[in-house]
Amino acid sequence: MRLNTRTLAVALTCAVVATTSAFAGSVTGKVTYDDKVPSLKPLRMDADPACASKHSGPIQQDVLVLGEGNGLANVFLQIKNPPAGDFPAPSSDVIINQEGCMYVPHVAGVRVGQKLMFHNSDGVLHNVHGLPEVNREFNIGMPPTLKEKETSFSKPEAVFPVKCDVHPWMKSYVAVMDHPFFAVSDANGGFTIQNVPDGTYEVIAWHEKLGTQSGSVTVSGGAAKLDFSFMIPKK
Ligand SMILES: [Cu+2]
Repeated sequence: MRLNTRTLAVALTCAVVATTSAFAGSVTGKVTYDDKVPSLKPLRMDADPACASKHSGPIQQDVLVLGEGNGLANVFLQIKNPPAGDFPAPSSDVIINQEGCMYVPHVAGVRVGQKLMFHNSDGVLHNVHGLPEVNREFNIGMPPTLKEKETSFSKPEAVFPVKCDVHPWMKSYVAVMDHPFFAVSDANGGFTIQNVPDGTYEVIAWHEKLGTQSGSVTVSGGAAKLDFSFMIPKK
């Protein structure tokens, strides 16, 4: 095909627009909990006085963390039908700290091959016992003097639990992703999945006690809104 100057200019303009808009979008919204709020007993850390001594008041359980406007924290959200492409894992590490005998953050996503670092800022004996089913189970002893230890995963895997066998209340959740289109809801239930190319997507939202939901959203160059509302699952 022969291109004259004008059609070439139009073609170039379109190419530039396509390039700049292709990754300009995002999926953003809020996850709420819209059911009766159960009264959860504060955690008792009496089993290890060293843990109890790190807290001055009642210690809230981290199984149902609510923020402003019933915002639901610690929901793992991911695009189920991600766009095709090569998405190399970032060189930065994902960090989960053992802090006051709790895991912080409580839920995290890590890419295949990316380093997952466990920090121990407690000066207390912990172990980090991961229970994946696709990847290899791991059990990392973390004596008080060991400040950090790393692991990584070779295959993508849905959210799996990580626990401490010394302190039965300690639990966190990790997902291993082969693409970057995921997020964890923040303290007020907000989330943003960044750099999403234009398209229509199914988004899956997972909560450890409240189950899984999905929603559909169309991204067209900007921030596409998608909210989720969780309730106690009916038996
Ligand atoms: Cu522990």
